[in-house]
Amino acid sequence: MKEFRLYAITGEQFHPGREMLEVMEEAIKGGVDIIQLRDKDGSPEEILKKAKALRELTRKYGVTFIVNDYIDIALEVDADGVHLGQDDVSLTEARRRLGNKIIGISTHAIEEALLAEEQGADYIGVGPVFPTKTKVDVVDPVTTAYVRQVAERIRIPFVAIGGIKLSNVDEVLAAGATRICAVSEIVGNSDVAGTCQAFLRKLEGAGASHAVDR
Ligand code: 3NM
Repeated sequence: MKEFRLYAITGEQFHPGREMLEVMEEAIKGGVDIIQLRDKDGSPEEILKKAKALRELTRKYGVTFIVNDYIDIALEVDADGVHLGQDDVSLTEARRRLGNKIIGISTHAIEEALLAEEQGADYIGVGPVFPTKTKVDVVDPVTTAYVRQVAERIRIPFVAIGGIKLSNVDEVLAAGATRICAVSEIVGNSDVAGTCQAFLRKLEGAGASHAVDR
């Protein structure tokens, strides 16, 4: 998959009164490399509509587009891939349906990370590093200790997630993360692009590279 550093996920509850597309376009202008449509409440029809619009937007800017949970929708809109949780369909089944599209998997412990790597995930999520209210059913914070473990033992790309803010991202980078994902800190900010730029400056300061395809 194309290399990435800053990953933004939709979170419409954090920007009441603002259009999701407008917020995500600002994030792209601020420098995010990859966007995920995550909508736990909408009907499949509503999510399909949003996925089509985000596909168009991300294609215009050359940004990677991932759909959370819905393999059918990802295929229908020709997204670049899907992101799945531990309780979703198996990676083998997802791979069968998605061919060489990107598959990302949320992991919360090193055993899950090793298994996802072995089964051919393209990247893994590593979190929640800090407490978060954005994901309701998630495990207790894994802390930067888990980030450190993954940085040492996992070879596929990994992205740290969960409660990451400009104020604590330095700790995550110090633990070995070179890719960061945030929801509320990005889309809930009055200056979305500025927040992304500030994250990127932190990533660059920590020496995260922006290489091309692996
Ligand atoms: N996945 P915020 S934590 C979508 O640990 C998601 O797998 C997580 O939102 C995981 O940046 C999370 O607002 C929510 O804390 C991240």
